[in-house]
Amino acid sequence: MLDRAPLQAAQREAFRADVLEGLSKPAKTLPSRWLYDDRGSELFEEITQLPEYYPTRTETAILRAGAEAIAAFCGPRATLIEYGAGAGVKTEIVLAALDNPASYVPVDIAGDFLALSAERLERRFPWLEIRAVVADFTDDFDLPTDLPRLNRRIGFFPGSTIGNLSPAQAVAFLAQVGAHVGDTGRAVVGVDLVKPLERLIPAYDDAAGVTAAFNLNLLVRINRELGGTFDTARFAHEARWSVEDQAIEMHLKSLGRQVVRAAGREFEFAEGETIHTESSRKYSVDTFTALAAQAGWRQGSVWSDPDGLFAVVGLERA
Ligand code: AVJ
Repeated sequence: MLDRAPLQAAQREAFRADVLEGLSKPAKTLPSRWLYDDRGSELFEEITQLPEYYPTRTETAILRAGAEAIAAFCGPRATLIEYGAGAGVKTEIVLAALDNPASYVPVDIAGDFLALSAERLERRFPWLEIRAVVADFTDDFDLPTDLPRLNRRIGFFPGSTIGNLSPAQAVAFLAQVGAHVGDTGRAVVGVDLVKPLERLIPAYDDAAGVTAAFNLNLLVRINRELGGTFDTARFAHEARWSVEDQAIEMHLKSLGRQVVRAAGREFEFAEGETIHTESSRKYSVDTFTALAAQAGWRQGSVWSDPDGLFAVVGLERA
């Protein structure tokens, strides 16, 4: 059994530092990765089932319909490296379609979650070598040195999580994927596409209030882990479109003037002031390809749905 206590302590410290820094800024903000504690991950799973939230079911359908073509793009005996191992069904679709995959390398910060999903995949694909890596995939990290050397490596990044990264972060991330897979490697990336706001806003502000609960859970987490005094009834979930960033932004809006304690400090909120908790950037296939080009990639194949909501982009080394 791996000892996760040091990692957890380090995480807690990083969370504290981010809360102190983010809530001290003139425009309050918190990194979106803190949304995903156990409860947050559970609520996100619920979001993926909502009628308004099209990305998960659309991407899953694209992977199903394109499975053979995607497998051909990846080639035989591939090593599949998945950045963020939350995909479950999507991973299974790709692994089941691949021609004789050599190994599967899920990378995730949540060690327990990683172990669980690795176990499930081991039962489904008993012949597959699974090499889980506990790491924050937005940081620099090395792959295990004893992975098969000669097999082509495929970086798999579904879920449009690329949209949570700023363009600069996305380029750095895609460059790291390039370094991991090497000159002969490829990548398969899920990208949510720009579309009318009538479709986008409800996907991030659903009628059942699940996304609101997901966003507000960040305050619950601060209360629990950092001795916060947030009253969740005095904040409201908000989803807005940023024209400048081509992104849906989630905010938590203060429903009045208030002072809140967190991480040992006091923070003042004016009425209507918000904490920006997530940006979910939307691309076109072309704007995404241009971004990937800055990291040494060129567009290979693109798979999409009939309504053009979402794209799965196959990248080759430039
Ligand atoms: C997990 C980043 C893909 O941006 O659509 C869903 C997170 N936030 N609803 C997204 C999310 C609010 C989601 N990703």
